[in-house]
This record gives sequence, structure tokens and C-alpha cells, in this order.
Amino acid sequence: MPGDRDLGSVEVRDYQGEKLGAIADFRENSIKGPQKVDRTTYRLRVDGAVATPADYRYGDIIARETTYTKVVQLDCVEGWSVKALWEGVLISDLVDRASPAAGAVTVVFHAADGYSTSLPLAYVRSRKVLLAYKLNGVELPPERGFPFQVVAQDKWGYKWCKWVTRIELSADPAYRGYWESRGYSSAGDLDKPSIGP
Ligand SMILES: Nc1nc2c(c(=O)[nH]1)N[C@H]1C(S)=C(S)[C@@H](COP(=O)(O)O)O[C@H]1N2
Ligand SMILES: [Mo]
Repeated sequence: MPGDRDLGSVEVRDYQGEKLGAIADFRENSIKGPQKVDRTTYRLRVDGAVATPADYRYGDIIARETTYTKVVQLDCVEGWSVKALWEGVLISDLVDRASPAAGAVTVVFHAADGYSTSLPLAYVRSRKVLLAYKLNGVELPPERGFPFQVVAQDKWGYKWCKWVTRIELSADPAYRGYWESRGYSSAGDLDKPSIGP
């Protein structure tokens, strides 16, 4: 929870000399529109191919996990992008605590609107991918994915799952989420075409 020195409602527009975009620059194009997630009843489930599945409350994650910060740009296939300051926890910290099975290679993200997408576990670890709860120093607004958005750096925006409710470990390297099963690339790499394998 923000302490009395946390100016968590004032947006940061400059970070270490770098100009950031504004929260208002993000477009809203989600499959079912903005979701309202209740912070008191919210649970984040980590399960699938793991030895010890877990359920976290919103406050557990904010108060107990180590926080990381980075500036990353989100690029949507529609042609717009926003560079922002993201603050959150390492997805690999949550995954490792659940003791993934030896064969777990894919991290599937499920969301409150029924959306899903996935990332390779090796990428989640090596790029230290964040599960963000703050954007430009401000708690994620509902339209931006409160309570959590995946910061899938170097991947197209459709990999940046919002309103994450479940992190599922899978042994299936070919899992396809909402947009991936509609023709978008499973790798979703920014330096490759978004339509394709
Ligand atoms: N749960 C969920 N996450 C989602 C989407 C969605 O429809 N539902 N859309 C994705 C797409 S296509 C993009 S470009 C980004 C956009 O993030 P923004 O809505 O914060 O601008 O969210 C991604 N995450
Ligand atoms: Mo997108």
C-alpha cells in the first residue's frame, strides 16, 4: 500500500533524462472493453505444470514481492506506440516459487475478459519480464489493466496481457491465445511481421 511519501497519483513524464509518453496516449482496443477488477476479492492464480500452485491477493504482491522498474515501449499492430515507465514484480519470481515441472516451457496468461496469450518461459526469465502494477508512477488505471499488465518487451502489444488473473505453466510450446489463434504470430517478436506463424 502506498505510504505517505508515495506520490502514487502523480504521473511521471521524464525518467532519468528520457521522455515518456502519457497514460492518455494508450488506446483502448480490448476485446471486451475495460474490465473492472475488485481489489478485495481479486486473486492471482499460479498453476498448471507446477508442483505447488498458489493464490495471491493483490496486497500480497504489492507489499511482499521485490519491485523492479524499467522503461519499455508498447507497440500495437495497429501502428501506435507508447513509451512508459513500468513498475512491478518479476513473473519468474512467482513462477519459480511454484516449482515448475521440468517440461514446463510456456507461460500462459489468462485475463478477466477471457483473453489469453503466452510467452516462452526462457524469455520470461532471460528478459526479466515484469508483471506491472504501476505505469508512469501511478497505479494501473482500470482501462490499462488493473491490477496487472504483462510488460512483454520486444513483443507486439497483444502479448502484453492486461487484467491478469491466472499464470498457467504449460508443457505445450504451440499454445495459441486469443490473437495467435486468429492468425497473429505466436512468437510476437516486434522485429518480425505480426501476421504469420
Ligand atoms: N486482457 C486483455 N489484454 C490485452 C488486450 C485485450 O483485449 N485483453 N489487448 C492487447 C493489445 S492488442 C494491446 S495493443 C495492448 C494495449 O494496451 P492498452 O490497452 O493499455 O493500450 O493490450 C493487450 N492486452
Ligand atoms: Mo494491439
